[in-house]
Amino acid sequence: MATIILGAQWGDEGKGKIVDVLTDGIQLCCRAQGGHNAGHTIVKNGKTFDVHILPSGVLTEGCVNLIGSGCVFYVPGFFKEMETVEAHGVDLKDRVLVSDRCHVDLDLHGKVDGLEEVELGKSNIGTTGKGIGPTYSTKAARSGIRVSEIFDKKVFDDKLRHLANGYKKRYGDLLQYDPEEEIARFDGYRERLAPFVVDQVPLIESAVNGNVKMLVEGANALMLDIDNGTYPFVTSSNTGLGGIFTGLHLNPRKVKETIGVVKAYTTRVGSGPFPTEQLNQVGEKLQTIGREFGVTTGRKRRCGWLDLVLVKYSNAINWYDAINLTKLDILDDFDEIKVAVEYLYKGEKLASFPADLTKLENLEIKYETLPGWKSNTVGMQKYEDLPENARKYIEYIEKFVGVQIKYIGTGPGRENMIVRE
Ligand code: 2SA
Ligand code: GDP
Ligand code: MG
Repeated sequence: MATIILGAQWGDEGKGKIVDVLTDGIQLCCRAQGGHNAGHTIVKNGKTFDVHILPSGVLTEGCVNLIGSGCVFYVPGFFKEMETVEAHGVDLKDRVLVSDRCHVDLDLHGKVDGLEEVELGKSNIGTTGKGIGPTYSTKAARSGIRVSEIFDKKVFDDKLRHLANGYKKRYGDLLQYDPEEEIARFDGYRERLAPFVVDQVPLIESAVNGNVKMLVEGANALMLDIDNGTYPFVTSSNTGLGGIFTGLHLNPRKVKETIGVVKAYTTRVGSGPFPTEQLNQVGEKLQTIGREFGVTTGRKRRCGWLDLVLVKYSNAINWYDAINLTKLDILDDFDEIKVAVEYLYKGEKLASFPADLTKLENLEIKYETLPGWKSNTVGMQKYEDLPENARKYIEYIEKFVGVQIKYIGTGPGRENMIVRE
């Protein structure tokens, strides 16, 4: 049986933490999409770990971790992350696997990512610069290189030169890239990489048939989904429920639970619409108390009130069985807390989160104001111990979205969590 964890907003909701909490007893932890653009923070025994391409189950003893076929895979980043985690005394031997169907994110793709952003100028996406968009683009254009092809030197070298030639025609000297240098680097990776590479299909098939306990970690989040997010200000994979099935080919009848991770307010890193953004003291306060900085790039995250129109939309796509509300403790010091409950465009109420950017940029937002609780909830583990207004806040969200809030985060540590049965 599999539990699926998905980000419900624009990412950084705290997926890494819940994955870590729930991996006790889990035999296989998988990533299905995205690449090393993701940044998942896990605080364990007072130590902070940031993982980017490695699944967050790496810190759980005995748990095998799979980077699934739908991911894009940057080899040097993978080695570096493995080294960092191992340097903390974590034994990763035989515990990390990479699907041979993943597409290879090359340094070439990273360069192109940067050039595309420059070309977009003021309307850039605000990508992480990790080559994610270009790698998924070459995949869709059928000129990409898969992990299995790394091991056929001639195929790999020819394809890489072909790709580089294409981009050279497009960008000329701006590209500043020598394919032979990257080819030489891969000559050095081949042998070291080989033991990690697997054919994922029989692996997942036997895991599903053998009732292996699986946990699937979504990267990025629904509003960054290439089809359902705020296009074009999105990442280049399907970050919603659909991406889990293309990236991992799970049996949908063997999904135990899909958990949506919702931050108690909203953040976004990168450009694009953000209806409840607070470009004022409220936003600054959330950013400071919440320590809202990108885990991969260190960028300041934009902050605003919780948007329930968005969370409801997210649930309509991902069908959450339960919600993990995170960072409740960050709201401890607010006199009042607002939540967006309705969008109006040209005076008319919208039925749902709209596709159209023009609408999104010209919305009138109706907020509900709830009283704050002005007391410390950090580290609380029992629902009854929460101040009454915090419980009212949680129950308001639950009722609005129509999904049970089963887990409540009250701090970054794995023990700072309320679990409601
Ligand atoms: P990309 O690099 O092509 O995937 O960027 C496209 C958009 O997707 C956003 N994006 C993210 N948003 C939140 N968190 C992400 N991971 C890091 C983190 C981000 C960081 O955990 O903090 O460190 O800046 C992530 N990855 C991609 C990105 O901002 C673009 O809007
Ligand atoms: P992810 O990308 O969804 O895994 O989230 P990130 O790791 O990028 O960002 C979430 C941040 O919030 C991390 O620094 C976590 O340590 C922290 N965090 C997670 N849950 C909580 C919580 O309930 N309270 C507090 N204060 N911090 C939390
Ligand atoms: Mg993150």
